[in-house]
Amino acid sequence: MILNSRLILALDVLSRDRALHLATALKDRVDYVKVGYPLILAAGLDIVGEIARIAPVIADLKIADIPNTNTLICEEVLDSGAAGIIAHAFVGRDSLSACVEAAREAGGLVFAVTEMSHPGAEELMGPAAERLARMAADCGVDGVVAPATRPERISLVRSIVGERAIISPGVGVQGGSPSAALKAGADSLIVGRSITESPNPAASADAILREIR
Ligand code: NUP
Repeated sequence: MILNSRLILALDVLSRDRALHLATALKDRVDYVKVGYPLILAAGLDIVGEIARIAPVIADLKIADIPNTNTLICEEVLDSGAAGIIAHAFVGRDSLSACVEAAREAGGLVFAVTEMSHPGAEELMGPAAERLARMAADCGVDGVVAPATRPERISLVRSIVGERAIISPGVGVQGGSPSAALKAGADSLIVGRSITESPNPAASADAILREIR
């Protein structure tokens, strides 16, 4: 995994042109560009390959299906040029292992979601997060997604996943602080709207980078 700037751009915009413009403007400031359903549904799967020619892409499809379907989804998006994928851990060991196998075949990275950053995640995911993190580590994922909105949960996940990467969304608009998340043990921050909706995205990214350093 690339850990230079420790910043991952969440590119949740709906226009291909805007996406390519932002990726080009910010590519030297971020390690990866994360694309998910909003952009892929709006612009088509080809956007993954187009952005991958600018910066490495993590496809945030939060893959959560039976093993065979997970394999097909992973193969499709990794073939399109993604360097990494995000999958849900809660679906179970067999489903997550299918993602890990598909990623290994393609030379890509897999990150498993253990607990999400929004308030509703405390209801069902929070109580299961430790077990999910343990299972994800057993499955051989490259990293996990843990919430910057709850730094104490990042520390807990760190104690379970050891050296595996922790990537953390929830900074800025969702209320999380970059420095608190990193201090708690996150390796990289995933940041979207604080940068993409800023009147000056590069300056906003630079402000976060200063806090990271
Ligand atoms: O738990 C998660 N929380 C979260 O916000 C897991 C995620 N993958 N995300 C994603 O991170 C979310 O879908 C969005 O793409 C990004 C955060 O964006 P923002 O709140 O910084 O705009």
